[in-house]
Amino acid sequence: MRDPLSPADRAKFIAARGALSLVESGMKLGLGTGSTANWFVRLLGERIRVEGIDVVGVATSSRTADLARKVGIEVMDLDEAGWLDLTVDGADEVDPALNLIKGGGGAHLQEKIVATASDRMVVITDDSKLVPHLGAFPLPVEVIPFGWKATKAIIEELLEQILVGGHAVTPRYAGQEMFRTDEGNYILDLHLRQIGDPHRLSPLLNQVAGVVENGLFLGVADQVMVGYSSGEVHQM
Ligand code: ABF
Repeated sequence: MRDPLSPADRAKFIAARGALSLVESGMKLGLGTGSTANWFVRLLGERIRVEGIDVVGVATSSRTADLARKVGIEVMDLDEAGWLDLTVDGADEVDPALNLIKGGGGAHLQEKIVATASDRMVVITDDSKLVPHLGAFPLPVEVIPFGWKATKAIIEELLEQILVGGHAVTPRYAGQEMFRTDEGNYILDLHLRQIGDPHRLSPLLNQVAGVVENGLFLGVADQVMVGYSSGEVHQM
């Protein structure tokens, strides 16, 4: 019979299924955003239904909260949950040191808060996200709407000072309108091609007035589960 999943979706499903084995009854879980994290949420819902395990989830976006409730997961606010045992989330890029770019889905602010409020953060991904150096994927930066053009100009000046040309900063749109995050903020995508020193870049970006958070997750992930369409899962 033909597999109803595309090879890419199968690989995401395999990674999500791998992370499901880390879940134990009684855990408080951070639930990521994106198509790979959605597989994890659906599989977790199924496990709750079949095995009756007792877990609560803290969602990293309104989209994930909606899906989690739909599949029968009890959803709680992070402040209500306090501290989390495990967060499982996707990524846009993963380097060999487990540093990440996230935020392609526009949810990296809540994703970072939830991941850093967890004992353990596990990334689930297909192998297309593995890169030798971060930066081919545009780096998302969440900025407040007030004065965002000035914020963008300052980021451009900063990039000019620390990078060797060839970069661009583009505001993210959803149709004709500026894309809005769950917090009502805007996203600027930084097209950098390659990030030489993410540990230097991240704090410099976050120091700019108007920047809320950038999509570099450095030293946040504890483990990466890479799914392959063949059904294999590799751990990093
Ligand atoms: C979230 O979803 C993000 O931080 C990342 O941008 C994206 C990955 O999406 P997908 O799993 O659909 O590739 O985890």
